Amino acid sequence: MTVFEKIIKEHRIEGKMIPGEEIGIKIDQTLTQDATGTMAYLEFDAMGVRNVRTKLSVSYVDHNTLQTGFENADDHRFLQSVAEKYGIYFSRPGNGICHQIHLERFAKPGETLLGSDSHTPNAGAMGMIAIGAGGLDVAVAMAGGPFYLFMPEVVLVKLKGKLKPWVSSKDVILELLKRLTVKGGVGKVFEYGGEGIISLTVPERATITNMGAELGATTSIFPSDEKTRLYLKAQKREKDWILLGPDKDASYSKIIEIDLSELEPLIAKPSSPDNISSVREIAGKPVDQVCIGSCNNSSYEDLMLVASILKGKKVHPSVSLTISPGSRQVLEMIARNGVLADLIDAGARILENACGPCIGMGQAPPTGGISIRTFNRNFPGRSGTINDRVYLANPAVAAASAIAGVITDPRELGKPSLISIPDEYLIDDSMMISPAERPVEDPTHREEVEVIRGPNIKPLPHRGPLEESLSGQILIKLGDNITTDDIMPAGTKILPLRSNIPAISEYVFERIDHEFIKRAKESGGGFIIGGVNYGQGSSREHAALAPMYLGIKVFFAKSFARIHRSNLINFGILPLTFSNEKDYNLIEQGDRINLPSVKREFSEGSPITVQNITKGKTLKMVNRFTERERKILLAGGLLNLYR
Ligand code: MIC
Ligand code: SF4
Repeated sequence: MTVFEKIIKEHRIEGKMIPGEEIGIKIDQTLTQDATGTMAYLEFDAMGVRNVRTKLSVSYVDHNTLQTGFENADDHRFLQSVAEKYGIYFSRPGNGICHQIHLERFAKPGETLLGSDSHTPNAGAMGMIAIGAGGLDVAVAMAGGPFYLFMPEVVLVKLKGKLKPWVSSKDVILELLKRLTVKGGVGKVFEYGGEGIISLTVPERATITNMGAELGATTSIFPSDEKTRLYLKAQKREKDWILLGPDKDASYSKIIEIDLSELEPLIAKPSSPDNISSVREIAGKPVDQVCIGSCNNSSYEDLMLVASILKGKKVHPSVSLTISPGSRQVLEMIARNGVLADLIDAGARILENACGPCIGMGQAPPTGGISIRTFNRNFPGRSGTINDRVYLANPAVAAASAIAGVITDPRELGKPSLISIPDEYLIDDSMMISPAERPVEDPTHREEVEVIRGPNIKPLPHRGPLEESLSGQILIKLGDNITTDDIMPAGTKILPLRSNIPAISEYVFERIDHEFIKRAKESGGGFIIGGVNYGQGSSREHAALAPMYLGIKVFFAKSFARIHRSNLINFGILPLTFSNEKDYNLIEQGDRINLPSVKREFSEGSPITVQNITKGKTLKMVNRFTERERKILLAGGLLNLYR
């Protein structure tokens, strides 16, 4: 068996371990962050469970920390009170980015983690199955229920050799994105192996598994080996270590070989993580902004490397350089060893150790300006600037470009300084409020804890059972690879509304089509058409909930991204795929359509009839759902079923 299969076998509750079959697995750990967490806990609260039933659940605050109004602060207080009530760890704002902290303090080889954030596979670097999901799936896992997924194929990424100086693990995942594209990982798990893995540290591995999300993969995983033990030891958690590798005769659906020694610094050009070229090819382009940070590249080792490049130099006068450390551990360590002073001396703008610019919370680049970021996503407009030109690269490329003022291949800098891996990280968990520290282990105390809801925290909308028939207008027709950032943008204006569906729904498709909301409201709902991989990217349930609030009950697409499809189903919205991709051309925006027997056909499992009244054509949509999904959809969503 592969590492992935070994962990699945230990956690399987339902279903067969055959690729494509639905399986239910036991979840050991969950994580939420504030931007998806408020919904997840409102959902958990609605389930009427008295406390979490996982081994460990953590609520992080890292996305909405700007606090331009009362909304974010109210959310934080709500999350803290929920954590206290239900026995959840609470990572206070200021502690850092969920994935970085989870790796440092909680990730455990052999266990399962479900997180309401698409980059949860970051923890796959630790030899655990770590999967991103919608908040409702995480809420169910917190309540002790299984997590359902389609058993993925396991692909082996066989690494050999060693990275050359200035080439980093970021280039490994960029190379895979170049080869496979943003939909190349759909239905797959990427398991890393081969003799090359031993040269990669756990934080380096995490950069790879984290950005596996951009391949559309279910998750990515490394074995747990000596490097894992050393990392856990340095985090004073050696007791969490187990040796976990694949069997000698493990079989994989496919093997992809990467010779680390042949890689060079790569860069993802605007505006998709798979639009890759070598840094060398585009070197010399003027740079306006450089942002170092995000859960992808903000570890202690990353910032030490950046500092070694910046030390004694000055940031180019036309560049604004920002640095957001991944966690309080990272920030405090570089503060204590003096490296923070080198960064400040070079002219870096030190930002809070949070998601910050990665989710458009400040640092929107100037008009037409080039921004080089060490992040994982450069979807159009995500930075906060329309028509932005965001490039993704490794921290050395970012730092070298910040000094030169142009895109720079760090190999021009000569020999890199040696960055030593700490034998011991600085451990201080005082910003992580543990359930055990409070008297809440006493259930009577817990019952007394009042969940504090600010005025921006609105009740969850939900829809009634599936109607017999549906009709309406096609409100918008979109192309391939539409992201959840396109559907429900984030950023300083919209992110504070994550706990208020009526308010946030005013911004659906804001960046793509200003008139969408008007049309949706005038026609009291309707239908949406997407191309391939509709809903890729973030796990935000708002991309399902807000359109539902506007009256959209069915989505048509050539295919749906995994997390978004589950989110739609969880809220009783039908994700229907075309039986023939060419049928996509038979419906246009503005057409009036009719689904005359949707409920009957859906219940029977027969193809769903769609009549295009405007064009006088009829087509049949695929009706492929598991029995479990069918029940949820007929009930109008998972919460209705629970109730
Ligand atoms: C992202 O990177 O897009 C986010 C913001 O972390 C999202 C979660 C969210 O939308 O709140 C994700 O990756 O799931
Ligand atoms: Fe935060 Fe960016 Fe990581 Fe998402 S990708 S969790 S926004 S740092």
